[in-house]
Amino acid sequence: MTVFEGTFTHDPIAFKFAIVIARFNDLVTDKLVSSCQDCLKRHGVDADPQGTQVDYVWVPGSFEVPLVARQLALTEKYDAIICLGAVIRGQTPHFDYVASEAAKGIAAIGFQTGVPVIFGILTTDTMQQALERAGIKSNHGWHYALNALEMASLMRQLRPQNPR
Ligand code: INI
Repeated sequence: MTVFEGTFTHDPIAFKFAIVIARFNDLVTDKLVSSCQDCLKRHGVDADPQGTQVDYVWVPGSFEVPLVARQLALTEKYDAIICLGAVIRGQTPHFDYVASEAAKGIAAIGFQTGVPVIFGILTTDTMQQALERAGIKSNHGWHYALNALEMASLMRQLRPQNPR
């Protein structure tokens, strides 16, 4: 039997990624995308917006992220799609609708298309908590990029035309 796992040493030039970013709470999402980009670059990916390997797509809010990520997945151009957003609880139930639709939608795209879709939507009670996860303490954007690299590598290995 065989153990399959994604690596971070897979030829990074082989991959194409898309990053879908919600503008809502862009104080937070700008920081997530910067860290994501930094991680990809430091793993050998040409992550400049003018480069060849990463497309950046901005949408109004996290609610719109799944629709656009699905459209990108259907192009079959990408090895993984990273979805970034920040849903911060307010005084109304709006948070619950936006957060749950974003999570359900993003999960469904992976199942429906076979393209790994990374769930990088922060859901927090306060802006302070969101900022702590977007650079003040750690930056989850870095980890979302690592998740994308790992899944891109794993899915390449699991492709039917690539038997070991
Ligand atoms: N979008 C977010 O990304 N984060 C939020 O915290 C948020 N809140 O709280 O309202 C939010 N709302 C906008 C939503 O994503 C849509 O863009 C909007 O409803 C239009 O469809």
